[in-house]
Amino acid sequence: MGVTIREIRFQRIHKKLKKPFVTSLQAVNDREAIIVTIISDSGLEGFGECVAFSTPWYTEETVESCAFVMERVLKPLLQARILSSPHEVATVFAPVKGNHMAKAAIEMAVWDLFAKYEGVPLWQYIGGLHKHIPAGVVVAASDDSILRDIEQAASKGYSRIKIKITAESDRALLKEAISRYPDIIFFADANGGFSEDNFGQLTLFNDIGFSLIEQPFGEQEWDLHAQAKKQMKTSICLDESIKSIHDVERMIEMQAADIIVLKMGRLGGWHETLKIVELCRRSGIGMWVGGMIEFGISKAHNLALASLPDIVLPGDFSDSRHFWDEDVIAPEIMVIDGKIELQQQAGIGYDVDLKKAGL
Ligand code: OSB
Ligand code: MG
Repeated sequence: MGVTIREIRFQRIHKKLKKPFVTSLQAVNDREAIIVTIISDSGLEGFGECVAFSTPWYTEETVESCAFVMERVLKPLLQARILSSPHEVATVFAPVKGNHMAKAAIEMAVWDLFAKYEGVPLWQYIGGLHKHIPAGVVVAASDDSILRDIEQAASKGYSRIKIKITAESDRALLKEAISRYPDIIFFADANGGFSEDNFGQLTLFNDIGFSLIEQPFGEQEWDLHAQAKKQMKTSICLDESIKSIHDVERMIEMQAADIIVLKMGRLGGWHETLKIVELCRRSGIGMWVGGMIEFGISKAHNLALASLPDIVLPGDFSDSRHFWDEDVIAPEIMVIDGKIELQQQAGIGYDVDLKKAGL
């Protein structure tokens, strides 16, 4: 008994963002992605999405490196296999080093396929309970437009707003903006923009009103993160530093942070992510699901992940029209009363239409 992998298909799509996403690391104007379709012997279709960027500014992988690894290295390992559980994909891919985003994209499609095989929504298949996921948006703006962007996000009902910060951010302006919205949760994301030299600047973000600061230092700066956690009352959260369960173990051992951002692409897929969720649950580490400026397929997987009972902090969940004029899924993801309702259909719960991406 099991699911036979009959066909594995990759399609590259490309869309312009409605508005550039500007961070200290990179301005993203266009988004390329690789959509994975896996078809079983019984004709079921599972979908995944590769979240690597066109250039290696967030992680080492790129769309091009993933296209090669997925087609030439991973596909031959999985083709024609009979799987009795989606967990087996991680074992099949284990001989291949790194390349987490390439692996995750294919793994996602297999998990969708298994949920469809069982006839249940993916969020139920993994043991999720939350049926409404709080919507959170990211404001990546310069000081001049930040107030307008926050006001706009608040008017759309987002219950959490994440603001990209640097050592140069206008703290008085941020504090004033945050104080205007007592019902909204504010996160800060530094994308590793601080260093030992401006450690003092970071501590000045303590009383701005942020409930956490994401990745203040570089991904290998474990000592600096541990120091920040000790000295600051605002929680420290790691994003880029966490690439596997070993990094989470190290983080806990060194007391380098209180919270982590789960991103299945960076972690290598569902199997590793679910192991990490279990470790964090046991260790009292907070978790939330992070975004990658992605299309609806990856978002649908992320929504399923966020339905797990131990994930209580609001993630990067904006609606389909936030980045795109039109998403590649139907129905599109919508924010109603600050929340996104999970679908009841089997698998990811959304139909995929790549014609909407010009294919
Ligand atoms: O650091 O969280 C990040 C987007 C791309 C790469 C890295 C990050 C982000 C975001 C999330 O901030 C944006 C989103 O998809 O909502
Ligand atoms: Mg981040």
